[in-house]
Amino acid sequence: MIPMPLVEALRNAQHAVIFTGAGVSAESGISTFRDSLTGLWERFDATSLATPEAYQADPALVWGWYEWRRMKVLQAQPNPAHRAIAALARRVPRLTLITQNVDDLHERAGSTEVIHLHGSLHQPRCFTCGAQPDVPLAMPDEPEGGRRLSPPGCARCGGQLRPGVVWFGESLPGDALEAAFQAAQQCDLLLSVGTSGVVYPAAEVPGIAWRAGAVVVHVNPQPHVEHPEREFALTGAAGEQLPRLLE
Ligand code: BV8
Ligand code: ZN
Repeated sequence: MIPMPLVEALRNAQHAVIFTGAGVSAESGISTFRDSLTGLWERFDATSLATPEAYQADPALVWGWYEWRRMKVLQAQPNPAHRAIAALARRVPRLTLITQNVDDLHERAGSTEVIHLHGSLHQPRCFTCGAQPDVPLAMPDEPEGGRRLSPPGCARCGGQLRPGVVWFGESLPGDALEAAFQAAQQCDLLLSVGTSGVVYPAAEVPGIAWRAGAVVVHVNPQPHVEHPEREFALTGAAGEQLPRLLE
């Protein structure tokens, strides 16, 4: 049963924020960040691979991991959670979608103006000069992943391409973070979907909304609710819970 205050909040919402993490893509078969190291990658630790140091130490290892992840995303489809979020945007006067994910499944489900706090797998750029390749990268030729792949060269300066994601120790895109914090400050309802809330400063977003007086809802099989009021949990998988909000 959806808690009545949540039904009310959804019905009356003037500005809703949806804040998503890896859990929203889990039912598309994209493993969450914490367990993204399946198969040949499981001997590595994601937080140690997702760093500029790891890339500089072994560009082919890090590029191979991201190409494997990009290939998994290209093979995946948006799931009912992505589609419900795109549908919710047509139900409330204003909806801001903020994601920590680097896949494009929200866009492929029909969401527009997605704020990507941590960049995208689909926008590689030159590690040296920042130039983006003028042709999209082909599907990686390694279906199994786990193989080291030398990063392609930069057409402009001869440097090497890097994934267009924000690594640990790197700053988030200032405009994206500013837009996310502002939306959290202004909204009257925030749905936090499929995130463990451990990575900062992105993890500040739900707290900013709650302190500004919004109703906050965590959609997660293992929700983490901090406050006794104005904060709820929809316990379960996003692909099951979010479509219920549209009923
Ligand atoms: C920075 C892109 C400094 C790459 C990622 C305080 C302030 C500032 C920084 C820090 C700070 N404290 C610590 C730091 C450093 C660090 C940090 O936060 N470390 C953590 C580990 C403690 N932060 C940074 O380094 C950030 N940079 O602040 O720079 C700086 C400052 C000034 C000047 C220069 C530099 C950059 C962080 C960005 C890192 N990049 N991703 C890539 O993808 O490879 S982070 C990555 O992990 C994700 O993007 C995501 O944000 C994060 C957490 O992942 P989640 O999405 O939450 O996924 P997770 O697997 O953890 O959880 C899945 C959840 O889904 C679970 O709760 C599960 O229960 C649930 N679930 C599962 N199935 C389902 C489901 N839910 C619903 N339905 C289901 N079916
Ligand atoms: Zn270059």
